[in-house]
Amino acid sequence: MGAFKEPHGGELKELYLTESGAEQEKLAAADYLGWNLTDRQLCDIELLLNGAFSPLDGFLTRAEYDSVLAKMRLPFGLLWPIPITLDVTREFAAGVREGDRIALRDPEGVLIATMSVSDVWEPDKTLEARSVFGTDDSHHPGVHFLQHRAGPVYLGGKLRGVEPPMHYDFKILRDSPSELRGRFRKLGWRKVVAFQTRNPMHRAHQELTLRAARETEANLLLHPVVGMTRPGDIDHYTRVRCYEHMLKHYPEQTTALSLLNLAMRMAGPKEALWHAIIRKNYGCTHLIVGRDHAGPGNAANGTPYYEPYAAQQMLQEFQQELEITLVPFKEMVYVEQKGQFVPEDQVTPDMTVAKLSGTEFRRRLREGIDIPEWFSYPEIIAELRNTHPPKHLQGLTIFFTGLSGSGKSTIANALLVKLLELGTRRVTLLDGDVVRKHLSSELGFSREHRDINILRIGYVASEITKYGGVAICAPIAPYSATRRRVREMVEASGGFVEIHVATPLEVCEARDRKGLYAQARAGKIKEFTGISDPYEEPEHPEMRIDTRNLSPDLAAHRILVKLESLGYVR
Ligand code: PPS
Repeated sequence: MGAFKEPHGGELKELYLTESGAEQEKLAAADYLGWNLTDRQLCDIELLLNGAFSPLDGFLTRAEYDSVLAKMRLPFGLLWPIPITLDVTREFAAGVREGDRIALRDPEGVLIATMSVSDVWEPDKTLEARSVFGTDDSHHPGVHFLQHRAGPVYLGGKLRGVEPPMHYDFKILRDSPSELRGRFRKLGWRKVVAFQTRNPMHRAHQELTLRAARETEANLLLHPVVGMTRPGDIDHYTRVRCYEHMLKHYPEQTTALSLLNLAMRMAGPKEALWHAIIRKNYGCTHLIVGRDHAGPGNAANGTPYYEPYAAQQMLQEFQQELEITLVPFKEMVYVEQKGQFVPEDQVTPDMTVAKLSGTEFRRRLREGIDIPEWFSYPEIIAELRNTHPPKHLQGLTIFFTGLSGSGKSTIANALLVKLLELGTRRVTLLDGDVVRKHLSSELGFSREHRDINILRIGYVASEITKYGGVAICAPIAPYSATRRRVREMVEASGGFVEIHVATPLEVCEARDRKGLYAQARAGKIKEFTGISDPYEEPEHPEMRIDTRNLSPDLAAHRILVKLESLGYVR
């Protein structure tokens, strides 16, 4: 093994201007059209500017994008698997000409970089999804983001970095590639094996990483992702405190911890290649890839999007070209006789094996059940229990959706009263009509306005949930993509239970309690849900209720029983 490995493409592309250059750029940028970077773009731009995405020198141009999608390579032939694009709205794009400079700012307006726009185009997102994710199924979180969150127009061009995006947390643990390379050099670490993770680490991970370091005779870098991971993952604050505890359990001077502000795409095999390139840029020589690396979870029909070892195979194929070595790992299991974890393919029939899957671990955490000593360290369990109390102490959003007149509000009210009677929960009802009066009085019923309305409800519900309360919401919420965004928002901080009040349209119309259906039929109310506007039925709600043969009281009772069985109410 030679001295320090070169970055991908041979040169670390740090895109920051000098101090005086940045000052001049700030002045000039006052006249540029400004774009407020989204959370995803803030992650991407940080890694573009600090060289983690070398050799990229900006957001992909159209030619680069086409080439990455078609060949997984940049136009001059270098491997690059994931398109890094600047997506914007049509309104913003309409004001930009090729050749213009634009100002890229953080949400507070701080200028992060400027970009010389060389390309403006509308991508074919289905094509992109199929190329990057191998599917255009919007159940896949990466595809969903691409189709429903990312803007419709891409801008490409070179960046000039003015200021790194600001972080107030764990500053000391955040490194650029040159900082980490400098640290390795100082410590004399010539071989470094990186461990990528988006989950808390337990003893099995420790054993796996120690073995990897031993086998490769390398030092170990714990390189967890703290940017954007899979919706529903444990928040990075909790995880980083866990990693800090874990670090103390490694032999001294062998292991380092550094945080990577990456926005993951959950693209499985292609993402594994991308992770390898990034780690190479950070000065690592090896990357551990385990089972289901960067996996997006299963499709709706229960089948996985990628084979569990597809990521390993992909990296196997390209490791020589990339000049970073794959360290493949099988799943680790605990062998009682040895009091130790071993890879599952090394288990012999005489061994007694103990296993605790991630799902089972999370269930025990949720329900406050004992977690065995062999599985993790007490400080790590305590950290997780502290931020993830059992379900009956966690916040919750109960989200009703259904047609006007389906009975949502009545059942929601009945449920509210039953929960108040129990007295163990603090409850708020965000009813459709009430929200429209207090939060959304200026909004109408176009798709855009309905979405704004639902996202406002989702935001308030997620805040209530975050602080341990129960938010009951009862809007029509006709669009599944918007409901899903609300779910993602809420699940970041607590439970989400979707209840489809599936009373058929004919019944709602026959009841017509507010006389609105008659007016809608007569054309006096436009865009009326079910009549002249769509209602997309939820495919997988936690519960479906048809009020034809069920009184509101009984419906609310059933929901309460369901909440008990899910562990949210005791
Ligand atoms: S949405 O789509 O979720 O934003 O709708 P929501 O905020 O729940 O508001 C629905 C209530 O507004 C009344 N209303 C209409 N509903 C549907 N379509 C149109 N065009 C419309 N115009 C007014 C209606 O009374 C709904 O109340 P509920 O309680 O659902 O019957």
